[in-house]
Amino acid sequence: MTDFETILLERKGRVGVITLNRPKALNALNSQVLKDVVAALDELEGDAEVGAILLTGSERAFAAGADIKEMAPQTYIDMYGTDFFAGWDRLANARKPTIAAVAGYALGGGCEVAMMCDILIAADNAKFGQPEITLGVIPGIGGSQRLTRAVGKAKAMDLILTGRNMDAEEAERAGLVSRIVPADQLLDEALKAAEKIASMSLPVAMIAKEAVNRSFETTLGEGLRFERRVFHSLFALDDQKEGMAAFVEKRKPNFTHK
Ligand code: CO8
Repeated sequence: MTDFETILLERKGRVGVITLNRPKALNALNSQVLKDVVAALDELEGDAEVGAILLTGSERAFAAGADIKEMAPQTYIDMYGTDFFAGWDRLANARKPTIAAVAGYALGGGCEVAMMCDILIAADNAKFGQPEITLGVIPGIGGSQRLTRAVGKAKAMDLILTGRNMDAEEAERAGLVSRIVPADQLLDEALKAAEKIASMSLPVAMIAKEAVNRSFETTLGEGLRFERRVFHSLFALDDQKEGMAAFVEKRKPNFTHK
């Protein structure tokens, strides 16, 4: 695995683990973090032995937002000209399943990056928020859209207009996170979930993710049609034959990811 300046990249079994690693800045997301995460995602998505990707930070902070010190002096044309932070779309568009394991602060861009992942698992000390309004801006990498879809207009407006944080309990009640675990078990639990996903047929997991994500982009009728078409297509895979044969023969499937 390649060494990076602002992240750690490891492989644990079939799981690729990206750990944001700028502890002095509470993992604030600057251009180098973006570059490193994109390169790591390219590496993990290109590795046939990786079946799921886990993104995490430290116990104190998943990420306390975009790097305010990097952004502060920028002009409109700097931001527009470089399409600032558009590169994070790479994470939202990852084809393999992704899990964000969030402890501590996930604020601003940190919350937005976590929401780009397919599953969000929170430590009991996690704090989510979109405090951009307190800095004279608004969320810029999906907060106004993904948070609203995840928690509904009432809570999204409350968070985005007041800039307040919500704790893990509130985030789970609101539907932003799928489960809460004790902070000292976060990595183990998230890894277990990632390993479980990575033990499935990779193409099937990728297609399942694509089908769920399609529901955010289309009408119910078109979404159902998409689901049915891809469901039928799965019968071209060896793994469908193996999965169903294993059930009938009362044994564990041995998926070959084909
Ligand atoms: N950017 C840069 N540095 C940061 C950031 C940040 N977002 N957050 C924390 N740091 C730094 C601090 O400056 C401090 O550094 P130093 O020791 O050199 O002063 C260090 O991290 C530790 O932070 P604190 O001393 O503040 O730690 P506390 O425990 O007192 O507070 C908080 C923790 C509450 C998380 C506090 O640091 C904080 O409020 N941080 C900023 C949170 C925030 O406003 N985030 C949103 C940023 S804007 C954004 O994310 C926009 C995303 C969209 C961009 C896309 C554009 C297209």
